Amino acid sequence: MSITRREFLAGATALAPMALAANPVRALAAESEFHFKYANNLPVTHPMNVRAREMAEAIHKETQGRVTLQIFPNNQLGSDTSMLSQLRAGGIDFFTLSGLILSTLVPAASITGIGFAFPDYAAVWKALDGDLGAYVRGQIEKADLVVMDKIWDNGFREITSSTKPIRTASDLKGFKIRVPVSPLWTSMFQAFGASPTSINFDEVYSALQTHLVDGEENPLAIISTAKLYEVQKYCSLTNHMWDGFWFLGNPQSWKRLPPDLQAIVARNINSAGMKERSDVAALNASLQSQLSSKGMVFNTTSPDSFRAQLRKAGFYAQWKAKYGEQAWGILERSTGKLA
Ligand code: X2X
Repeated sequence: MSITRREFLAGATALAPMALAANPVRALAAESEFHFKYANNLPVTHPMNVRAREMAEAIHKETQGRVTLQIFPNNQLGSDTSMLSQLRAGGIDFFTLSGLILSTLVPAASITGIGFAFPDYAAVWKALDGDLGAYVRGQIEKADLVVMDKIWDNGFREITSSTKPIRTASDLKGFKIRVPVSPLWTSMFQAFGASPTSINFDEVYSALQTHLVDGEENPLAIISTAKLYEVQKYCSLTNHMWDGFWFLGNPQSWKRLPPDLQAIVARNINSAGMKERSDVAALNASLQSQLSSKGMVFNTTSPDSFRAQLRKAGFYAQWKAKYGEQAWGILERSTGKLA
């Protein structure tokens, strides 16, 4: 079969619009005045990325195509530690990061992850949409990062293991557990008597698979979407801390946007965050049966032995001294007395 050059070119031209349609974001990005990169560490199926895709479409539409937000999920652009550096350098324009990991740059940002501080979601959102959130955002801005008003949910965290269920604090003695890269996380699991190793999320699955560590801790929505159930057997419902993602921006990128476009972008990010919160809460409440059917063995726990161990090890007193009276006072106004 032979085709002439003219036939070949005609075919290529006919195909071009289809190629564009197959990748609308890329096609539209080329025409946009403002093209931003938003990166995160979670799988595409997690509500964070589902809501982010909707949000990017809404922003593109409401700005009449002037703003494109291109999403890089699942650590495509590197680990959290690396993405935080890229955000500060301007290689990434937006990034969602746990306040606890952000504390490597903004020490006060880990205060929301103190063990057993919040009894439930109602207490979390009251604090994070209230004084405590405002305090942490103030500290983030002082470190020269832009931060959106509404923190996105990661959830209450549970401990998984390939070796044994965790029923009380004493089961954590010597337990080889992965923790995210954050002094608070390491300190908390040391206080439990465990043996924590700091590993970024992009390496967690393989660290569990190769038994570099025996366990990790994450909310059910992540255990499910990141398929950690494939390499973990037990899930102990400890709810030992709450974690959320601040939606951060590079200040130079943000300042490039005129105020009317900033308002559209911020409103859409915050409202996507509110929807993500409900999605994650619903998933965390309903995933147990699905994960059980995949072979995970669940147990419930009482917070008493864990809390007592943290107190005994001086965990609360130590972190109160680090954050200072003012910050600790704001935390305790929403949680009740901790130390
Ligand atoms: O690294 C983790 O475990 C994760 C995905 O929960 C965070 O981003 C803190």
